[in-house]
Amino acid sequence: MIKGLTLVAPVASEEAFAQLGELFRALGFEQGKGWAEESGKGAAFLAPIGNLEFVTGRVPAVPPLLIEVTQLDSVHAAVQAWLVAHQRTEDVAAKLSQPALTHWNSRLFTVDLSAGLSVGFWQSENPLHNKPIAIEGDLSAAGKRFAIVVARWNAVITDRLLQGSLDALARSGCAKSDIEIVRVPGAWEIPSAARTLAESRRFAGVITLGVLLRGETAHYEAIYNEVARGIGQSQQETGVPHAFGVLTCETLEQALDRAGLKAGNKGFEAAIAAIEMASIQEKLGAAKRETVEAKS
Ligand code: DLZ
Repeated sequence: MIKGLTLVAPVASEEAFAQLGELFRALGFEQGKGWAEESGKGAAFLAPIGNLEFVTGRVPAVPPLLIEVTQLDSVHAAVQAWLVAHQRTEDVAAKLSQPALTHWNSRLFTVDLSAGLSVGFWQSENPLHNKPIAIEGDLSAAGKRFAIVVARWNAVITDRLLQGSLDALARSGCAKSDIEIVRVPGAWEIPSAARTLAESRRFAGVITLGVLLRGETAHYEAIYNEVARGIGQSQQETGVPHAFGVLTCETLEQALDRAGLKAGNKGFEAAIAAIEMASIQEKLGAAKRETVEAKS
C-alpha cells in the first residue's frame, strides 16, 4: 500500500528555487514531475532509495534531510562551486562544513542551501553498504578537456543548449581553456566533426548539441537516425564518451522548454553525462591497467 515518501522543503524565492534545481540536477538527481499554479510551484527530485528513520537514544546531530551519496568529496566540491557561484564568498565557509567522520562509520558534511534549508550529504565508509561495489563516475571536470560540437541550425535553441553545457562544465571545475567549441552548419554535420575531435585524442569527452524539428525538417526520421547513428558510432569506435544533446522536437516551443525554459536544459544534462562518462572511462582504464600489471 505504501508508495513513497515526500519531504516538502519551502524555498524563499524564485531565484533560490531555480538555483537549487540546477544544483540537484547537476548532482545527478532524477527530475520528477513538478507542478505549477498561480499560487506557487514545486520541483521534484527523486532518489532511488528513501527511508523514514525514527531514532531514540543517541540522536545524531544532523539536519533532518540527509542525502546519501557515492563520491562524497566530488559532491562536496560541486556544492562548494555552487555556493561560490550563488552566495557571497565570505558566507561560503560558514554555510558549508568539511566532510567529517560520524559515529556510524560514515563521512558527512552539512550545507545551508537556502534560508531554513540545511542538508547533510553522507557516504558510508562500508563499501558494501546498501549495494555491491560498483565503479561509478564522479562529477569533477577539473583538469579534463571537453569538446562541444554545436549546430547553428535553430541557433536560438542551440545557443541556450551551449550555455547550459558551458555552465555545467564550469560548475564541475573545467577550465575555460580546456573547452573547445566547434560550430557546424546543422545536425547532419555533427557526427563528422565529433569523430574528428574524438580521433584527435585530445578530449575526455565530446558533447553534441543540435535541434531537429519534425514539423520543419524534410526526411526528419532519416536525418535523425543518421545523426544518432553517427554520434553513437563515433563513440563506440573511438572509445571517447560522446554525450547526446541533439533535441528532437515537434515544435520550436517544445525545444525551447528543453533548452532551459520549463523542462531543464538538455545541454547542461548532456555535459554532466559527458563529465560522468569521462570519469568512468578513466576509472575503467585504471582498473584495466591494474589487472594487466597484476597478471604480468
Ligand atoms: C536542412 C535542415 C533542415 C530542413 N532542418 C534542420 C533541423 O531541424 N535541424 C538541424 O540541425 N539542421 C537542419 N537542416 C540542416 C542539415 O542538418 C544540414 O546542415 C544541411 O542539410 C547541410 O548538409
